[in-house]
Amino acid sequence: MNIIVTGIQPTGSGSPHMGNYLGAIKSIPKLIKSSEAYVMVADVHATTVDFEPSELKKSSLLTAASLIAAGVPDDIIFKQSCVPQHYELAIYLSHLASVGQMERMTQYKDKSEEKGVGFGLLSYPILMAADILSYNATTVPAGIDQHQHVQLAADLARKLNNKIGEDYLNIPKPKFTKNPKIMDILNPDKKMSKSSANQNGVLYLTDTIDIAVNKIKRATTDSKPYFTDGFDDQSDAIKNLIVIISELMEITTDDVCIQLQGKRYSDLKNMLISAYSEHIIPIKEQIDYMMNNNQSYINECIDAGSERAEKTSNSNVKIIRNKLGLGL
Ligand code: AQP
Repeated sequence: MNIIVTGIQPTGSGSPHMGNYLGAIKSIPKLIKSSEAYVMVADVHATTVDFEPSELKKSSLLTAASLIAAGVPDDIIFKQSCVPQHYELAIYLSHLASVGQMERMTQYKDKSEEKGVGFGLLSYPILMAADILSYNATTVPAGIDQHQHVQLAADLARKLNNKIGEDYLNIPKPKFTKNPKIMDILNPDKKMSKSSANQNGVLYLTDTIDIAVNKIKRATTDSKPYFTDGFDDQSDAIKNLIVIISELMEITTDDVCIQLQGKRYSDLKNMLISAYSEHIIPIKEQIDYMMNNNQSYINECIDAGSERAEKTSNSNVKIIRNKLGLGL
């Protein structure tokens, strides 16, 4: 049986951006057919960076609403902080990890030079491994930035199996989409990120059409007057815009290039605006509707989903606890 676990942090306002959507969320409804699946609002991970406690529940609600509006079945969504078994397994896993291994995590290396960085930045990949292994997951849909963390989860699963002397845990594998790294539309050498200093390069599912149009109009393009050539010959900035269009419209990048031959870069932007308004605005409207009129429904989904997740997680962690010689 395929067991799928994935998650998204309710950082920033809680709204996913185009990278989260195209790199992970959009693929979930298709992937989970005939699998057991758990989709987590990773609110505890969101506390590893600066956060506002009075805002966190609201941003978590917005993330859950976005998942539902994007087509994730409402009964598989849960909140990480409602399933404390993850923390218990994280402790056991942390005793199997080495300090050197944790310090080699790219995200830690990238951010650890910033002043006042918290211990959570070093330890959170272990909690992420526990998020995955407490469901005995086989498959983790994620963007490419999470590859190393899924590999850590696989390594810790092997170490735990080794310790208990049997292959109890599945070795989880990441599942990437065709385009697992969407870049910032202003700074195409940087991954699109909620924490980006300049938010004009980040397209959110909750952006109004006016805001999205404004951001798209400012997007970095090319100095050439007209669009020529195929996908492989384009600059990174143009490739990124083409990828977003092709993913939204579900056509190939070659098809996008064919449609744009001899046209201006403003036509490329107009094509993105029209794809955005056709495919993202209906999602935004659903999110707005739920957040304005039906928060109790979102809360009920999170409640029921978390109860279901806790049941599975509890039974797995109990087995692992016993196999480690702990408990009664
Ligand atoms: N730019 C991206 N392209 C493709 N996939 C992406 N993901 C994130 N950014 C991109 C994937 O989205 C899922 C949820 O990500 P997350 O919110 O849990 O954390 P993140 O990867 O740290 O995302 P951000 O936007 O960069 O958040 P901040 O700035 O708060 O750290 C994951 O599967 C991720 O790979």
